[in-house]
Amino acid sequence: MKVYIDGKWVPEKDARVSVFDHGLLYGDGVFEGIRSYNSHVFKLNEHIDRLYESANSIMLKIPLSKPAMRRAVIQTLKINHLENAYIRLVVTRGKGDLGLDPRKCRRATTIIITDRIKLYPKALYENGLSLITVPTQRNIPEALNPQIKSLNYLNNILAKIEANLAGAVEAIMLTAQGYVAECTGENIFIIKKGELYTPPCWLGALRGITREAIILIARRLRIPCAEQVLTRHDLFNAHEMFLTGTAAEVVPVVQVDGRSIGTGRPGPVTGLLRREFRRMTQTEGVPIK
Ligand code: PXG
Repeated sequence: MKVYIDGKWVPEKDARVSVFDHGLLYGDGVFEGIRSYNSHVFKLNEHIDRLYESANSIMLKIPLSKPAMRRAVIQTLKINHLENAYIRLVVTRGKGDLGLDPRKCRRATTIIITDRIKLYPKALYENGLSLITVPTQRNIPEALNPQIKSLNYLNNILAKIEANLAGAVEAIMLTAQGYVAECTGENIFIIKKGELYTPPCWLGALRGITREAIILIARRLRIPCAEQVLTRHDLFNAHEMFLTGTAAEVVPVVQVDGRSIGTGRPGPVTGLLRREFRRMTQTEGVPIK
């Protein structure tokens, strides 16, 4: 598999960055995870827009224009003959010195890695997930806003470790005030009396592109949907629950902190939204021509 680095496609074994890159030294950079389905890149423009917004927020200048970035993603998929792929776009502050000062980094490093998609086990979708809430709180937006998809993912990794130790596949992260924020790599939705609720992003969650797609699908299906501050109490009393993310798509949740959600089985509204989302992935997207 060839990897794009700063304008060149190189074999995986030659795909290297400097030990002085501030992406490595400080997690100073931004990234995106994107998927292609049947030679169509799903929500490519939305992912690129979010990448540039994350970069802008940390005053990182991406050396490529958006159209050039889109072309680079598509070219990488073509070179690697990938139809159904996972695409990782990474832009770091670039090579600097050992100090923090980003002004020492003259040029950002741009990386595009592609791989065959590794699907989640079918059983997770059929049986639903059992999750736990974890002690590590989601970063407070006033310190490092979770709306920035930065290379600094330790907050999420700490939560993932806590889930792993407890034998859960994912962690529900709460805000410093104890409200539901999101999972380590997915957004969270609940269904109550046929209505859909998800936490507002300002509370401390990434504006997930799958989240936005689900909100759009709900609107089209005339399922009422609102952003709402949620507590663990709301989770325990939900009729259905599911997570959304590029890798997982839409995955049902049946248990939180040892308590069954709704019937304890994946719910019908979740099933409907999951089918509609999968239809969207098969019918939309930027073609890899
Ligand atoms: N919240 C967080 C914190 C995320 O990192 C999502 C929500 C879902 O967003 P999208 O746009 O994908 O609907 C993410 C993104 C992986 C992986 O390989 C997934 C993400 C990040 C890093 C790795 O599973 N999810």
